Amino acid sequence: MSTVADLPKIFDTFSQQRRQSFITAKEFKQSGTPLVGIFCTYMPIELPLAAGAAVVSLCSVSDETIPAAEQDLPRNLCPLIKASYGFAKTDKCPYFYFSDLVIAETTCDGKKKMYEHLADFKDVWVMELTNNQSEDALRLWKKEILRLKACLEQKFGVEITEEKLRAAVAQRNRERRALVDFYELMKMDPPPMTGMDCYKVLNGSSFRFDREAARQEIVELTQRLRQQGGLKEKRPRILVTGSPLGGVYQKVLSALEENAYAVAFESCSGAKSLYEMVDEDAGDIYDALARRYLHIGCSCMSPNTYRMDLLRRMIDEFRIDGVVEVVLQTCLTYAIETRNVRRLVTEEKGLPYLAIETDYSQSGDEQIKTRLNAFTEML
Ligand code: BJ8
Repeated sequence: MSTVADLPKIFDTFSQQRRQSFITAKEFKQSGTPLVGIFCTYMPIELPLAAGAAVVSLCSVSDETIPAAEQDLPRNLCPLIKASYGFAKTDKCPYFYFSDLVIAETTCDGKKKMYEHLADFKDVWVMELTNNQSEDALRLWKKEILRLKACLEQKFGVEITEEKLRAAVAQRNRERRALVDFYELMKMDPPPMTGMDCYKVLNGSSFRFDREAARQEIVELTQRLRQQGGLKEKRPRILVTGSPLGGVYQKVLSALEENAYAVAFESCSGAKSLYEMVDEDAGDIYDALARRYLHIGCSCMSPNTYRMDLLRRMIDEFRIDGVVEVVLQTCLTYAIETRNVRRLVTEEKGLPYLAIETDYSQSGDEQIKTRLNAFTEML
């Protein structure tokens, strides 16, 4: 049994999970298990799981291959899109390399146009996602889910039975519940870990192929942290929202947590992808999947009321003192939506708000650090 002293090691193991699982991906391939690469929280991963595939996120988090990507894509494009394309093009990401199929969705313009280029050298399946969450949109999304089912069955020569799908839904719900329990530890004041450590676990857990073992580790870690109790020092409590943080979390959170704790993450990898379960008792499991996966508050939706509702709820439940919005450079939908978030935070909740724009490079880090320090010092 590990001790409390091991906790930093455990957090680091999660942060290195993405790299560590490169080997596992290769072994999976050698054993004949198909690998499906995905890009987005809207992707109903229960379907490839029910097809017997392993699923991995392809969103890249380093600027290493951006120059290669810029040979094919405009320079003034979001770093997440350029980095992901760059790693695919240069074969430097084992997950891309081993993926038998890449599943993408029509979310933001940059991503959906990049998928056209990606399809030149990878097998890409694009799901048509509308930019609203109406009942018509739901019908279309359910159709898209059924179209994906047929695609997976044909590609991998398997039948996705209702029984297999319901088992995958139940497993994925268990995983989400374990992550929500873990993540809600941050409601403690002071929290039992820093936001940096919390994020490492949330993000790293998505790169484990042995899903049940990963879930059990999260449950055990949650129990230990609950027993350990809160950190010693009380600090202002920050909610982080905006574009996905994977490529910038280290620089943002290390600056933010000099004087505060990042106790809540509304973005993808955080609450946006976790809080809602698929209704396991639904008579029509495809309908339940469609509802759950359309009900995600991304800025590609217009209007994006689910995001605003989730922000309200989290600000109250996590007893937030200030909100920091992180926007990846040229991410237009999140940048435009900062106005709505600022209003909600400052006018409706009466709290301080800061928006920062950044990319995957190291340049400009000092300026971001100064702004975040100034923001947290005044709380
Ligand atoms: S559900 S946030 S994972 S689309 S790629 S929108 S940063 S300009 S990633 Fe996303 Fe799905 Fe939404 Fe989440 Fe902006 Fe870049 Fe587009 Fe991005």
